[in-house]
Amino acid sequence: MDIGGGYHYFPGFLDRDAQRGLLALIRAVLASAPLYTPLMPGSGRPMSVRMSNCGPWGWVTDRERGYRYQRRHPETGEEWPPMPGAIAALWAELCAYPAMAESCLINYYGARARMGLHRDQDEEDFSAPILSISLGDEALFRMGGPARKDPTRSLRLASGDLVLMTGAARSSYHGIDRIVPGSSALLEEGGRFNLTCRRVHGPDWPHEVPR
Ligand code: MD3
Ligand code: FE
Repeated sequence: MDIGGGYHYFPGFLDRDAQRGLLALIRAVLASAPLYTPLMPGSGRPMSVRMSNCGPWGWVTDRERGYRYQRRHPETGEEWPPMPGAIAALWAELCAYPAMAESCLINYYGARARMGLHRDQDEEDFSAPILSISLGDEALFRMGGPARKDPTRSLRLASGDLVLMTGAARSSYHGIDRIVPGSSALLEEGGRFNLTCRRVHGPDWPHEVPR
């Protein structure tokens, strides 16, 4: 459903079985690429959200080198695990884009975690959409426009909801005000996973033949 500004909302797109299936795939990814605590550039302040990635490129941040995509986990030094086929299939189904997602950022929110209003600007290609998949506790998602002063709307994202950002929304301010602890029983430990599938480079990457 088109909700304006380039945001497309698919409430309840994943049924309970599909959510459980994706969760099992994410747990398997995290067994080899554990969640780590990202640090803000400059201040070195820890973010409240813990992160990992799958797919060839992963988004990371630390005090010294700041926001970037890289091929390896910052703590284990290993390449990121492959993107599970079920996630790649959602990208192919929903994103009208002629190349596969290169990165799936895994965000984990505990009861008190939040994400301030920001734009995602570390990718080369802004013509590609971003696909967000929510699993676990509900979250209050704040959606703005391309300028920080633009008015914002709030959307309550539940487990199994998908949001697709295209056009203006791709460059828009957004954040997570808070989660709603105890609102889902999907995660035994509570909290919320959000998966965001991204294109990092233009549609012609990789330039080499994949191994
Ligand atoms: C709009 N994640 O990882 S998902 C992020 O729920 C991020 O964890 C939030 O913002 C979360 O960067 C929101 C929805 C989302 C993701 C990326 C976007 C919305 C976006 C990029 C551009 C515009
Ligand atoms: Fe973001």
